[in-house]
Amino acid sequence: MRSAPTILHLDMDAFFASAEQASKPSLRGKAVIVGGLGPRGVVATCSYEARVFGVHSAMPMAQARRLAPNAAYLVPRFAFYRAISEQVMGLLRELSPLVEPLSLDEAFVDLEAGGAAWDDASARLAGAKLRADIRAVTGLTGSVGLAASKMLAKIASEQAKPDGLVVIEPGTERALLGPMPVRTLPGVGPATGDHLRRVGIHTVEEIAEAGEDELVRLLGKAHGHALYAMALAHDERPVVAERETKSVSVEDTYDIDIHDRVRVGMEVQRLADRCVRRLRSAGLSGRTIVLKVRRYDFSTLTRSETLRGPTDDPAVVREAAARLLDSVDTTGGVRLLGVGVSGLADYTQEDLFAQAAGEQEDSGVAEDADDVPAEAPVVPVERRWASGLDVTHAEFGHGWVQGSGVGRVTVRFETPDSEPGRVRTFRVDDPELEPAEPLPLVRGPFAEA
Ligand code: DCP
Ligand code: MG
Repeated sequence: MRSAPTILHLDMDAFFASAEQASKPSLRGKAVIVGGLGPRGVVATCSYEARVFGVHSAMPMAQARRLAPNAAYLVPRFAFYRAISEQVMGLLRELSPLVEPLSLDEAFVDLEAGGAAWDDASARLAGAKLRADIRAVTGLTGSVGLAASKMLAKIASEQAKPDGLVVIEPGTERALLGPMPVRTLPGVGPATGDHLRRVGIHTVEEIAEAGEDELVRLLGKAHGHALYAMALAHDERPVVAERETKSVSVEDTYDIDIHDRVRVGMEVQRLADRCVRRLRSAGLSGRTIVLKVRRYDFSTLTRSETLRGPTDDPAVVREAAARLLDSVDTTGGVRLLGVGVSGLADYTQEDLFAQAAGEQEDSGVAEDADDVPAEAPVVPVERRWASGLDVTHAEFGHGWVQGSGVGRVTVRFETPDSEPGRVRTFRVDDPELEPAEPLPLVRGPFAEA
């Protein structure tokens, strides 16, 4: 392992919600919740002001509304977040050719490979400058972790949140990791966490104390060996430069083969949800759903189904995965299950509107996408005026939809660099009101034309 903290992990703070607050001055310092607003919607993320009410990513929107009834509820604007993400990733690439994005708002950077840092002091300086540059270029804050390995750099950025920088000095890793819960280690999901807890292993230090042989006995050779190494803070995984993402998938290996067909079905649903979360956090949707099943005898099957258009709707992916499972014989037990989505596409405007209002239309995302003409999309009124979308009015200028219903739409007129603006109400078919593109968050030398 390297001897200087030159692996950097960046994670933007409350990314979608911060972008919305920067875009909408009246929401700064307020509880803001971004996600699907339909009956089956889930929270994509929320501002730190909303987190004090207990709201978090992946929570059903209905529950968030109970916890924080006065928060602002907005639909996600993926194209906008993607544009900000590209600015951030561009700054990272100025530091090093080895940039490994993990999602729209998160990446590893090998500072040493880029000559941007070689010791503790230069790493700190590079990290601090990066944070200042991100602020200047995007108007948003990101947290930075610096350490000698990927695992520790990610733990450091988590500790730095929000709006901070934490360096884990090489040599201090084991003392730091020791008291942390086993779930801190990469590769320890709920199943492995439960398994370890049942034998009395709760902390990283207890993994180290149990010893490698015991870990291998409990979790199998590959997993046990890897986990033991992580517990000793040995992580030699290199930062791998960006590859074109071809598919997004998740899988779980079970410590004990699953025989119960109902349980297999539940695991597949859970994996489908996890896969969709990962897909969404990368700002993608996909057309082909893939199910992978490894049976008790190690025979491995994959089954796939291609939809008519790309989706990121958890219900659509769940249903497809369940259909695929129907065609697989699992008597005898399964040791591994996986769900993936390939045939990836960037979010389209249609996806976005579907997220905003179409969630009651089962599988609507998948069926509709092909049929919508690119030139003149026929967008139902309630989707056009989904909360959070930008609009422009012939007389009052630029604003955003604060709410709509019963033939009316409420617009707050403000721009990223204005004072908090005033609210006005219009008829939904007001000819002077039109959907608009988001405005850049930062004006001046960095702003795009
Ligand atoms: N995201 C999502 N669904 C999830 C998790 C995340 O759509 N279940 C999206 C919204 C987030 C973005 O991905 O803004 C980045 O995810 P993070 O986990 O980094 O969360 P945040 O950046 O929102 O907050 P934090 O400050 O904790 O990083
Ligand atoms: Mg983040």
